[in-house]
Amino acid sequence: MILSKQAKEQFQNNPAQFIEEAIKEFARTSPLNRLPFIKDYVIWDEPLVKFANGDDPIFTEYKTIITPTHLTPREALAKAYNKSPENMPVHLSVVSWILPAVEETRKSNRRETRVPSRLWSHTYWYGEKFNEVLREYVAKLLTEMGYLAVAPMLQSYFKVDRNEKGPYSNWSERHIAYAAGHGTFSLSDGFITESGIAHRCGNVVTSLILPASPRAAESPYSNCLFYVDGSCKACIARCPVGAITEKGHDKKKCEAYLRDDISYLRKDYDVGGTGCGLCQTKVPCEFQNPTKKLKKKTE
Ligand code: B12
Ligand code: SF4
Ligand code: SF4
Repeated sequence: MILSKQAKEQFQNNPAQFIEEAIKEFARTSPLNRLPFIKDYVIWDEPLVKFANGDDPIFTEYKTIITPTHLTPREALAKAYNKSPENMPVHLSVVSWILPAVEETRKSNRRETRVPSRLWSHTYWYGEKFNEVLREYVAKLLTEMGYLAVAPMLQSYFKVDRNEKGPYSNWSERHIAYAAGHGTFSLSDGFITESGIAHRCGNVVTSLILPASPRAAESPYSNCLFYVDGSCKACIARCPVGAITEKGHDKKKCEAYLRDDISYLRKDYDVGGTGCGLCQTKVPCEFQNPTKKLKKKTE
């Protein structure tokens, strides 16, 4: 039991506000949102929380944009309950959050040119452990209130396959964030939100009806300066292995760098994976939507 009687009443009065506040509170107070070796070092800043309609047609479009095996929220929920998608409740929603990296972590990675900083790697490793627990917490909160709920990333059906371009999954968390109106993709492939690109994201599918957040972006790339006016390209110079060009992001090169070239760092940093994210720091989109300034100039 994680909810008191009073909390249940608050949930019933305004479920959207309750869930958003519960996620923020969890990030503020969870000991897992702290690095184990540095006293009081918070991993993620206050989360951004938005909602999508689980039957938004964009989820079916992802079967063409990403891969036919990419699950819709309806399929993801049904699979977890061993039912067919048609036997799920009429209305479904997706709760989607962004966990922005704190300034000190971003600053430490800005100083690097070849490999990720120790703080970035610890954020990658321990920060995803926090993200996993947050997914569990949100799903539990919803089931306790009597709704169906699942975090697809934590299910045994979640998988990463490969094609000629490199790895891809059957549940892309950034595409879910795009559907919920959190931001857009970019030249480097990262997802640019109002808090920038240096973040991780997560989500839960539920039968609770939540108000869908508006998708304000003009196109799937409109938060990236390069796609707005051909400028910037700062991420190209930041990548130590030339995985980013004007044609986009070479996933295979990036993956090989993370998996093989810098695997030696894992022992030194004492983590199971290091991440990299040099292309997400010391760039104009690091902690903000860089196109906001352009829009202000033309107003
Ligand atoms: C496989 C994987 C990788 C692979 C491949 C990445 C990739 N681009 O697919 C590798 C190993 C290279 C990788 C590297 C990294 N990863 Co990774 N990875 C994943 C994983 C597990 C699956 C990604 C996936 O399914 N991709 C599917 C393919 C098809 O997506 P895509 O190529 O990006 O899609 C393009 C098209 O759809 C296109 N598009 C074309 N037409 C249209 C039309 C519309 C309407 C739309 C919406 C899009 C669209 O836009 C997209 C961008 O170009 C996710 C976790 C998850 N389950 O989502 C994390 C994830 C993507 N990784 C993440 C991170 C942080 C990283 C690293 C920074 C490592 C680190 N932590 O230090 C680097 C960054 C590399 C980069 N430059 O983006 C974050 C992303 C956060 C962010 N800011 O974007 C995720 C979401 C993990 C998380 N839970 O937060 N990763
Ligand atoms: S660094 Fe510039 S070009 Fe690269 S993703 Fe960010 S805004 Fe786009
Ligand atoms: S594209 Fe990959 S290898 Fe290049 S800077 Fe970004 S995360 Fe690192």
